[in-house]
Amino acid sequence: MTRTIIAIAGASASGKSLFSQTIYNELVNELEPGAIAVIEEDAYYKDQSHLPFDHRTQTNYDHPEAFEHELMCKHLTQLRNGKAVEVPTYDYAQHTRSDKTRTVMPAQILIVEGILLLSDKALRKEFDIKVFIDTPLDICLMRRMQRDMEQRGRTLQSVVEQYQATVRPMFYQFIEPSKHKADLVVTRGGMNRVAIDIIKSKIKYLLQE
Ligand code: UZR
Ligand code: MG
Repeated sequence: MTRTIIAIAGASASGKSLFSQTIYNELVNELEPGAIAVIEEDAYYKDQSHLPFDHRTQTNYDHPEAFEHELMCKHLTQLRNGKAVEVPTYDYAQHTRSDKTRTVMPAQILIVEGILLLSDKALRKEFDIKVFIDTPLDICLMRRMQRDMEQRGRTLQSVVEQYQATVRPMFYQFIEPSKHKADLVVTRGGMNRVAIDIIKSKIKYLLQE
């Protein structure tokens, strides 16, 4: 059986999760059970439980070093070889891995989404289709303020400080240059209907082959 791994990359709050979840939700009931699965790069943020909380807030979460990409690579290889994996889960309020894991079965179509997927050479090799969500950074910032305050327990001041200290500079250093590694660039964000439909058609086509 051929398995296809699709990467969805782009800036923080560019709409990667929305784009991936929309494709997943619209297809999951149409396809055979277990044909499609989604994994988030965020789940592979390094475990920081050995550090005091004040130190954890200082980590540069927008740098490739913040992630355990080796583990992610290993999991993708295992999934491609038909083996289930235990994906870590991450707690944004505590800034560390939680003790739960999530079992992901080896689906025929695997969507992987995250900010730095295309900046890592080893990871890039795992992907059959590489998509970059190209949303203007001011739109990302507005979405991020709303999301991080509502869903990730942050204050406005902390969002602004993080944005200036790491989110913006790391975007220009690592994320923006990785756009050129993508096969497809999706403009505007996670609600680009034509782009969603094109990826959905491609997935259905792959499953018929
Ligand atoms: P997405 N992030 C945190 O703020 N705290 C953490 O403990 C872990 C991650 C943020 C991270 C990055 N950055 O921009 C964002 N900062 O999560 C990536 N600063 O998540 O792609 O869903 O926006
Ligand atoms: Mg997300």
